[in-house]
Amino acid sequence: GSWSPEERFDVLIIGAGLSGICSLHHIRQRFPSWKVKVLEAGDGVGGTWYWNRYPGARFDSESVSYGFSFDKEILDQWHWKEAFSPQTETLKYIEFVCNKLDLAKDIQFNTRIKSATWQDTDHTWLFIDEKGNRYTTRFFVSCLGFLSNPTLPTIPGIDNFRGESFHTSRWPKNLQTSRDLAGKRIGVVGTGATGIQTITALSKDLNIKSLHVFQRTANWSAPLRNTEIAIDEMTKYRADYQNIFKRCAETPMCFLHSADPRKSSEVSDEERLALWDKLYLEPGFGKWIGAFSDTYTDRTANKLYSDYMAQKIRERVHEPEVAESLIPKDHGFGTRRVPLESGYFEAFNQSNVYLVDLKKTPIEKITEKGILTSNGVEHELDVLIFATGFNAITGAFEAIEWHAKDDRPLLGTSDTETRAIWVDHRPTTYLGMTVPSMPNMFMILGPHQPFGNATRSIEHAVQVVTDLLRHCEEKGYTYVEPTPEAAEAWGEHVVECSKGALSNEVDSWMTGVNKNVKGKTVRSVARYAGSAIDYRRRCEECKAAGWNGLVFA
Ligand code: NA7
Repeated sequence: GSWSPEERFDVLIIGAGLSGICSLHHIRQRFPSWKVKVLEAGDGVGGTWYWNRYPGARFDSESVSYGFSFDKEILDQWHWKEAFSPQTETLKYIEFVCNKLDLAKDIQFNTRIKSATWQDTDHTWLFIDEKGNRYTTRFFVSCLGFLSNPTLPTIPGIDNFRGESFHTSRWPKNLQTSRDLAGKRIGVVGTGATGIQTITALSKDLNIKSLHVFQRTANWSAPLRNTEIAIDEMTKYRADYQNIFKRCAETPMCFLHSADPRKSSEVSDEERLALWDKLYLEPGFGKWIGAFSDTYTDRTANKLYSDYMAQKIRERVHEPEVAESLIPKDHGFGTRRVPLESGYFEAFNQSNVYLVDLKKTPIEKITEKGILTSNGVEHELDVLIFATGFNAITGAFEAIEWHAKDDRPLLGTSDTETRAIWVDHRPTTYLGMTVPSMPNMFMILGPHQPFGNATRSIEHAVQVVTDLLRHCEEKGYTYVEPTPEAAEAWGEHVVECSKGALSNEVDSWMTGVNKNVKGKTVRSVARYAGSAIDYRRRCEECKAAGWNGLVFA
């Protein structure tokens, strides 16, 4: 609407999820005279929590450990209603934060950036949105999210389906209620964290006619054990917030859980079982992260724990053949991100829920009526849901056409675009925040950053980026870029950190594999798998050494 053909900014922030709103608040606070704006594709704030409105969407980290820690008033006033907040509440929380901090006035919605061009003559970036509006900025902060670019499967016939079909992160408004879904024959493709939440929620909907689950790779999953948070309980949490955030800062993934320091091999069978039983009965990620310290590096230790978890599945699923299909055979427990569930396995005991094991009967094609599998069965459906995940980490950048320094593209595949900065989705970064040939660009939750409890990582990254901006302002620098040497050394460190982890031997979005995306068939290291404590220390050291590894002008 009212935007001039080329508005000039000091900082542009792309994306109004948790990263974007945290960046906006802190940059505005530290640089009150600067012109700062967030550009957001959606028509509301929230990012992940704005887009992912599928039934059952919630987080698996404790609500009280997930909120922003920097504003006492927000902490004092917000009441988390459940131990693990559902999407609807989390979105309300984010809107509450935006109101409290008066952020909306500096966020421009319905603005999808199409291209970004580095202009070396005056050290600015030029952005052009889908409508052709132009924006120039001295600095920009990428808050694009690491699971924000949804991917659909490349199954033949996908466009032929006559019913409704959609990706879980684009859930249609007309199918929100139980009444909308009444009598429907529903199919879900994909059994990651999203699929498991969606399937469980749909199975509990007594109105639906049937639910077919199309499972390619069985996923380990274990109980979430969510509960409501009563008012007096919330009061206790509030009084304890300092300790909660301190504890998060002391654990490798910033959750309220950390590994049991003992090794599986050091303890007796009874002691082992005692810890496992305790973890299984507790709420949250403890059963993944709190296991014995060698569980995800030692094959024997991992096998023991996997066998324990497999037994739990057998106890919960009535049909032995279905249980065996639901037990992963190709990867050990916890070597992928463990989705937490609230009755997932019991869903398969219902007479209207069917597991289609694609290892036994692969999908041949999608037809007008549903899905045809290799045994000649056409599974007829009214609604076909793709819980097929995201072009993760580097993928969010793919939606924008980049002209970096010397007109280099950011992303490209080795067969066509060898000048790309990131070839075949292999990122080069320095500290996961800056990229060679991408001057004046800073990333929040970008590649090579620790993810874990996302909000904790976001707050830290925003702190580092604002410190770096302060340094530029104080010295009058208009240009900052990491040296190729620093980026190479950082890349080596990131690879080093992930060595020895069993998760490296497994395909998942965490190891950079998504068979639905060109150039993502080979594993790569795109996330910082080391400890967040170590990561923060390295950022500190860089700053203390006068921001070594970066060149300024
Ligand atoms: P994920 O974890 O990447 O899961 C995607 C699922 O979709 C997974 O089960 C895939 O099977 C399946 N998939 C993808 N393509 C196909 C095709 N073509 N046919 C059958 N099945 C397919 O994404 P989520 O959204 O669940 O979770 C992402 C993260 O969000 C999660 O880890 C949390 O951190 C929050 P595959 O395993 O590849 O055989």
